[in-house]
Amino acid sequence: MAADKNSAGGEPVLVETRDGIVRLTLNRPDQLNAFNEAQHRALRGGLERARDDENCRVVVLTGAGRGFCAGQDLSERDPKAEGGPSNLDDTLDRLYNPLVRLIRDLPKPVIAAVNGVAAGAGANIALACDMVIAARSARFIQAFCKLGLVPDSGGTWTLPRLVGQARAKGLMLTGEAISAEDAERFGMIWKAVDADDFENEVNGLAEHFAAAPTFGLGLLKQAVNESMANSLDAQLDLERDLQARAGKSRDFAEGVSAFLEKRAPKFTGREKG
Ligand code: T3D
Repeated sequence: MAADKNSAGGEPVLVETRDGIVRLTLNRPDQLNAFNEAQHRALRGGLERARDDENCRVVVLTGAGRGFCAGQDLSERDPKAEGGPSNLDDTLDRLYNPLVRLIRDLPKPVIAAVNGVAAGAGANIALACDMVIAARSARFIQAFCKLGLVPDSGGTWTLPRLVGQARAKGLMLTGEAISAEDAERFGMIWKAVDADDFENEVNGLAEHFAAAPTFGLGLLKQAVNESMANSLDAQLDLERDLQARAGKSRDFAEGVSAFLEKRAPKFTGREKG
C-alpha cells in the first residue's frame, strides 16, 4: 500500500488488533478523514481481514483527530481538474457500495465510534454499522444536498428506517447538522456519551462482544438485516434456518452447559470445533 502523504503516521487507516478486537482508525485528520482512494482501499482491506480472521470477534471503526469522517475528499472532485467531472456511478460501484455491503455482511458486530463530525458518506457509513456510539460533541450531517448530490452509502435506505421519512427527508433536504444527543433521541444511534467517557464506553462494548457468542451474533445481525425486506412469513422461515445453525454451534452448547453448571461461559465465537 502506498503511503498517503496526508495521513498522520503515513497510513490512511490505522489497524490495531487486541484480544479479539480489531480497531480501524481513519487517519487523514487534516481532512477530517475524508475518503480518498487510498483510504478506501485501506479500509476495505482492514474490514476484509477482520471478516476472514476467526480470532477477530468485533470491529471498531473510528477517526483520528477531531473528526470521524467528512465523506468524499472533495479535492478529488475539482471540476477544473484534468478529465473534467468524475463519473460518480463508477466511484459508488467501485468504492462506496462495496464498503457498505462489507460492513452490513460482516458476520460479527461492527461498532462505529463517532469521535467527531460525520458528514456525507462519513455519516452514512457510520449508520451502516451495527451500533453507533458518538461523543456528545459529534455531529451528523447529510451534506450531499449542499453540493447538489443525492445521499449515498445507503443513507436513503438506512436513515428513513431509523428515524422515519419525515425526519430523514428533513435532514437530507436541509443538510442541517444533528447533534449526537438529538441523534440518540431520534433513535438514529445507540448512545451519545460525554467526551471523558467515550473511550471507556467504546472499549467496554468492544470487550463485551469479544467475549460474547459472536457466531450467534453474526446470525442475529443477518436476521435483522434481512427483516427490512422480508414478510413475516419469510422472516419466520429465516429465523428457523438460522436457529438451526445457531443450535448446533459450539457457543450454544457452551452457553447451556455453563448455565446448568452455574459457571461463567467461555465462548469462542466459532460454529464448530
Ligand atoms: O464523489 C463521489 O464519489 C460520490 C460520493 C460522495 C459522498 C460524499 O460524501 S459527498 C459529501 C462530501 N462531504 C462534504 O460535503 C462535507 C464537507 N465538509 C464540511 O462541510 C465541513 O468541513 C464539516 C461540516 C464536515 C466540518 O466543518 P468544520 O468547520 O468543523 O471544519 P473545516 O474547517 O470545514 O474542515 C477542516 C479541514 O478539513 C479543512 O481543511 P483546511 O482548510 O484546514 O486545510 C477542510 O477543507 C478539510 N475538509 C473537510 N471536509 C473535507 C475536507 N477536505 C476535503 N474533503 C472534504 N470532504
